[in-house]
Amino acid sequence: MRKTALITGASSGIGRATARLFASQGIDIIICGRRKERLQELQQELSTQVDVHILAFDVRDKAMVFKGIASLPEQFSNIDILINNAGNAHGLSPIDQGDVEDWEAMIDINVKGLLYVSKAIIPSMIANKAGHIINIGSTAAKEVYPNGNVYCASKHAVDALNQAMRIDLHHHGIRVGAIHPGLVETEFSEVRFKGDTEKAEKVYQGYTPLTPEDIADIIYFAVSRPAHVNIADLIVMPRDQASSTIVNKKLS
Ligand code: NDP
Ligand code: 8X3
Repeated sequence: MRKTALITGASSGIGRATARLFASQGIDIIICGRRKERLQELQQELSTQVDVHILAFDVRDKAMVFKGIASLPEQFSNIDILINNAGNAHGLSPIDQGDVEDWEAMIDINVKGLLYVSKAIIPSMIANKAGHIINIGSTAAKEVYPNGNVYCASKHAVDALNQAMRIDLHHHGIRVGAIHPGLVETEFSEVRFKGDTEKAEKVYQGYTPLTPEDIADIIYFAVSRPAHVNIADLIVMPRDQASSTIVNKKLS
C-alpha cells in the first residue's frame, strides 16, 4: 500500500526537494507552507506521479494547523510519515542587539509550530500503532555560534523535542529521528538576512555547500529503512565544514 507523508516547509529548499524525491518514490504527499502559489506549482509538477494535497498555513497559527489537519480528505488522513521541516533563522546579531520580533518568529515557528503540527498528527499514528517522524534540526541544535543565540536555542529545543518524542512514542510503534544539516544552500540565508541576497550568497561562496537534494536523499534513506530500524540522530555537513564556525573557504 502507498504511504502518505506530510512535509512542512515544502515550498522551498529542503522541504521541496524532499517532496520531489518522495513523489518519485511513490509516496503520496501533503505539502505545507504559507506560499500557496508555490505549493500549487509543486502540486502541478508532482501530481502526475502521486496524489498531492496542499495545506497552506502558517505553522504559528495553531487554529489553522489543527483545522487543516483535522479536515484532510479521507484519502490523506492516515499520515505515515511526518517531516517537521518548516523553519528559518531570522537575523544574526549579538544577544544584546537582537530584535524581539525575530526572536519570537524563531521560537514560534521552529519550536511551537513543530509542536502544533506534531500534536495534530500523533494521535492518528498512535491509533495506527505506526508512524515515522523526522525532525529537521541543525548543527545549530548541537552547538552555539556567535550571534546565533536564539536560532541555536530554537534548534536545541528541536533536538530536545526529538529525544522527548522518541522516549514518549517509541512504545506506540512510532519511529522518531532527527537530521541535523550543516550549511545547505537554500533560501535560508536570504530569509535570515531579510532579502539581502548579496549577503546571503556570501554564506555559500568559497566552498561546496550541501544542496537541498543531499538532505532529501538522507531523509528518504531514513524513512525507507525496514520498520525495525530507526535513524535516531544524524548530523551531516559539507566536506569543507568542520563545525558551525570552521569552514574551509577558499575565497579569491
Ligand atoms: P528555506 O528558507 O528554503 O525553506 C524554509 C521553509 O519553511 C519554506 O518552505 C517556508 O515556507 C517554511 N516556513 C517558514 N516559516 C514558516 C511558517 N511560519 N509557517 C509555515 N511554513 C514556514 O530554508 P531551508 O530549506 O534551508 O530550511 C528548512 C529547514 O532546514 C529549517 O528548519 C531550517 O532551520 C533547517 N536547516 C537549514 C539549513 C541550511 O543551511 N539551509 C541547515 C540546517 C537546518 P513559506 O515561506 O512558504 O511559509
Ligand atoms: C542552518 C545552518 O549554520 O546557519 O541551521 O546555523 S547555520
